[in-house]
Amino acid sequence: MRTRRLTVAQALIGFLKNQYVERDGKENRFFAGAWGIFGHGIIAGVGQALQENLDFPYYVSRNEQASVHIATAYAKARNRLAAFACISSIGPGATNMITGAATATINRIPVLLLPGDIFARRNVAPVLQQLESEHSQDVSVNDAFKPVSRYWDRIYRADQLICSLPEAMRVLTSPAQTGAVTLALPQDVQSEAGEFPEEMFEKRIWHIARPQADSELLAKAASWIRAAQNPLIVAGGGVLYSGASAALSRFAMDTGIPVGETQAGKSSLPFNHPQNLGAIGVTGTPGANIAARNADLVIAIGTRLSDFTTASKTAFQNEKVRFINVNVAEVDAYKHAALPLVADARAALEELGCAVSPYRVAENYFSCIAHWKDLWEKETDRIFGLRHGPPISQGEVVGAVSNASGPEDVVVCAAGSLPGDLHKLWRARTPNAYHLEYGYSCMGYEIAGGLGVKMADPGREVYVMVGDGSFLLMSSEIVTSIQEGYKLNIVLLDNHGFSSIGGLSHAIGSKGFGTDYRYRSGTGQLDGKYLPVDFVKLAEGYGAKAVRATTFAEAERAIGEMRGHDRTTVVVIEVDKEMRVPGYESWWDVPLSEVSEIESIRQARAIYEDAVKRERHYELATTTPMITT
Ligand SMILES: Cc1ncc(C[n+]2csc(CCOP(=O)(O)OP(=O)(O)O)c2C)c(N)n1
Ligand SMILES: [Mg+2]
Repeated sequence: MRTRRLTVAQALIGFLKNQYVERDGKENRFFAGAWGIFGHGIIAGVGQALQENLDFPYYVSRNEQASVHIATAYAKARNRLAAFACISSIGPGATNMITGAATATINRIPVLLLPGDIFARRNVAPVLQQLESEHSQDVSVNDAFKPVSRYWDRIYRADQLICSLPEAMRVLTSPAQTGAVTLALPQDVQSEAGEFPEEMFEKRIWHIARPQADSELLAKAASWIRAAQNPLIVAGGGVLYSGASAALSRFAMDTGIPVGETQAGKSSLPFNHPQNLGAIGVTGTPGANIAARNADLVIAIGTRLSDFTTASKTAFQNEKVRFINVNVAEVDAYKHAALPLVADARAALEELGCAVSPYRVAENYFSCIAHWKDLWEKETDRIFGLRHGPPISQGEVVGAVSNASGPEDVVVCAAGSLPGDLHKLWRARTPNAYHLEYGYSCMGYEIAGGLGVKMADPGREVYVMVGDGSFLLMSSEIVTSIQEGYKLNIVLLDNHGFSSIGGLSHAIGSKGFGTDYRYRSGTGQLDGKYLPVDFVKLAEGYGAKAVRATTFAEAERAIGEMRGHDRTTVVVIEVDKEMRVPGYESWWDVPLSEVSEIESIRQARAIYEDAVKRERHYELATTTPMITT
């Protein structure tokens, strides 16, 4: 056997740079490089290996959490066909990646995490940043990655890599299994040399399969569709990852079945597609939510059916509703006692299309869809055209950005009140033009994520929409965007705190307690004047171009000019926190105090107790036995 004498770290990078994926005959290198911040636990091992492998680019971020968000956004924008590795030192550098790991895993997005770890050889323990235990020497902070990783291993010996790396690749490239993969790398082991077989460094291509549904279940699904009066499709992120937009469009056009899009699934169809009712669920449009309420058949494609999509299991109220779930992941396919089509979205849609032809929904249902769409466009125009304030409304800013953006441009967001507004209002015209991280809704993803999206396709303008809260939590990747020359258009909506959680606080009767950015006043509470945070100066301090806009006309002009700038630009707009985009025909379960001394909370609880009665147990399947017609 021909071998190469390399350190563990050198062998690792040598392997990673030769991994490729292929789907539909198209092939590309899987890893675009590594993100990270060096420390003593990584620099002499993996750091040195990266220095020897300059064809595996190394990028420095400002925060390890951000590294993982950048990597996640990149992989999501590449429909999971490419990814980054993220490295860190031991200790805090590693644990900073845990939030990123959870974000990736919850969203089913591949990232490879390579945290440094404590010495395998033990003799110098406790080392700087080591978590000691009196029960075991085989424990470190990296064990905390286990619940947020789809695959986890710790490399104690050089030859372990030969077995661990293919497992890591299997999981990363599996549409059903993918998420964060963690290989913890003890600091001493990284630098140890071993004899590695030459084959480890040969080009290896991982085929991304398009599994087809079981033929019996597919025939059964077709019969359910043909029998349906008011069917509805719920399009999730899996539609985009599978590249199934055209197949979904054709299926919806041919059958007339309307489509509601989840946060991850939005932009599966263009907003003006005749069957696209837009956002569904808690942050949905009235049309999609009324269609959901009445649907006798829900065809859920590539969605996890989270509470935001199911309106905490209140969305589907037809007594006879049953579900067909198309998903590569078995766990999702079986939710709601559905008829499970464990399959690739595109493959299943193509097969289903043939199997149901010439089924079409009835004319009156078809005309309802057109009517709902028409009403929604008018409502969107109303919100875009409010001309409130100043401070102006957030909906107007969404309108200004949506109108200024081109069909291929991408909007990026993650947490706060913006995701709901964007889900409802943004007019997506091409697949992946809408990039929301709403599985973990992780404040701090926005700017880092924007950078990942921009790197995935530098030809697309990226508009990051971010609240002041998220910006203050993590804005430092602006520096990285300038370092790498990837321009971001950042629109910062300043409402002096948490509009989203503040609104929720009022809804639960807590009157906004603890949700504003205010001075502590003489009352001892945070109810003084607003804190004077100068976001323009902050952005300029990072090296970005920054503009403040107060009136709608100023905002529109500043947003319109962003795309002409050659470096990251931040437009700071004060918005009226109380001028919210309303909710439509939906509900979200946030349990309220059963007992309280505050009257407003007791009142809110009474409303809650009524609403919660609408929650249903779809999994009981009393009306939807899996294999009966
Ligand atoms: C890391 C993290 N911490 C806390 C939360 C809970 N949370 C959701 S939205 C939000 C407020 C966000 O504030 P901002 O970015 O200003 O947006 P706004 O609500 O004002 O629109 C908070 C605290 C979260 N989603 N992520
Ligand atoms: Mg805010």
